Amino acid sequence: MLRRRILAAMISVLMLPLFFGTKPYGIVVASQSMIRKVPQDYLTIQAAINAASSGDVIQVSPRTYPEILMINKTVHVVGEDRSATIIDGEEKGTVITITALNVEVSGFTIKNGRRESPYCGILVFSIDNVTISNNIVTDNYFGIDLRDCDQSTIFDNTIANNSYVGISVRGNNNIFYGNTIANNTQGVLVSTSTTPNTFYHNNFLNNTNQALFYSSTKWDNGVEGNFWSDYQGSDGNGDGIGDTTYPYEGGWDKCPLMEPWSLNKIFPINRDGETCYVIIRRSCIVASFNLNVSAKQLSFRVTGPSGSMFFFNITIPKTILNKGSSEKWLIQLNSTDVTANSVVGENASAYFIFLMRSFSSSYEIRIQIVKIPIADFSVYLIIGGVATTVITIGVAVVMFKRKRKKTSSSFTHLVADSFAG
Ligand SMILES: [Ca+2]
Repeated sequence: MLRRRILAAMISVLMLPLFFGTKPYGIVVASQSMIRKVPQDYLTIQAAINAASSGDVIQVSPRTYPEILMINKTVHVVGEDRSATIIDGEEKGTVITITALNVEVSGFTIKNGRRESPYCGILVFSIDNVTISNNIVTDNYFGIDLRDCDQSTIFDNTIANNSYVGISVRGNNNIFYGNTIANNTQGVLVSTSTTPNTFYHNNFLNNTNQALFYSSTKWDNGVEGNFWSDYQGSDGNGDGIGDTTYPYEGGWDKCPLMEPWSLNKIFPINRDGETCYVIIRRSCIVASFNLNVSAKQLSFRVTGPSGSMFFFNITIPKTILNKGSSEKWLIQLNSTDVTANSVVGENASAYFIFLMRSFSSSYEIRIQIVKIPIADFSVYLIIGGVATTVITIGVAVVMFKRKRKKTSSSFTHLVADSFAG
């Protein structure tokens, strides 16, 4: 038991920064790689790329950079704050062109490419294994264009207000997830591919045409599809997945999401006139959230592809649920007690509960605060009682010995004095 607790504590120490932190886009730098800072070391991002060796990280501080970038070597180009680290193409051409393997671009606003074909916010040209994440790509003609590009990963970007296409794809086996594709004329355009490209957990919001594809395309990860702002379906069983396909019966997205996807799912709770928030950081669909304050329990459903790993990390304010000294957590997954497999932490204002599991089906998660059973509690009382008795006897013995020493010492003085007298 003690061993398990120590293990849980160690896991929690290791996991907390990973899952409670707010910086999911950490870059692992090989020991021989250099970090080149813009504008501290180089005035422009392109100057840093020109000076870089393969594997280097170009770290860019927030400000607006009026640049047209050519990334022709394997580098990680990372902006510190995607809203404030802006690459402005000033309508002179394609803002970022990538022509090297394994390039990563993340953390920027990329805007104002030239507003005509074939210019783009980001063009990946005839190269594979590129990663584009956590950017805002806006006010271009094409937002992101993968042109003859395979096996690349495009995630957590916002691609909005591009005058023609949000995401254009010509290539195979690329994966798109967690992106918000909004207010473009054409949300997604897939032209040719021999192996399907995959889209899931994306939000398609108010594009004039949401998606158009001329070759086989996967619109889910097996269980979870995408959120479409014009989806009309309902969710009878409360698993967060619509009961009918999008955009019509027999349509392409077989598992459309009922709510927009985001990594953090936030549930506002009214408590005595004040709003507090239960936040669930998750890797899968969370639906049917239910809170019962008087019963000290909350529950929700998680859904994901069979065999895949999922995690959730829930933050519960103590103003909503508060655990007393004679109470404990009970965490259940489809009625199976998984408390010992969970990591529970707390600070002054909230509890944090983390669980990672493999999916075999849709699960109901139930988190409760329950009384420690009398049997367990009486053991604590007995142990507590024995400990108190031992301490009391110990203190009494020490006091008795001291008193005896003092008395004997006084007697010695008395005898000595009488002899002296
Ligand atoms: Ca459903």
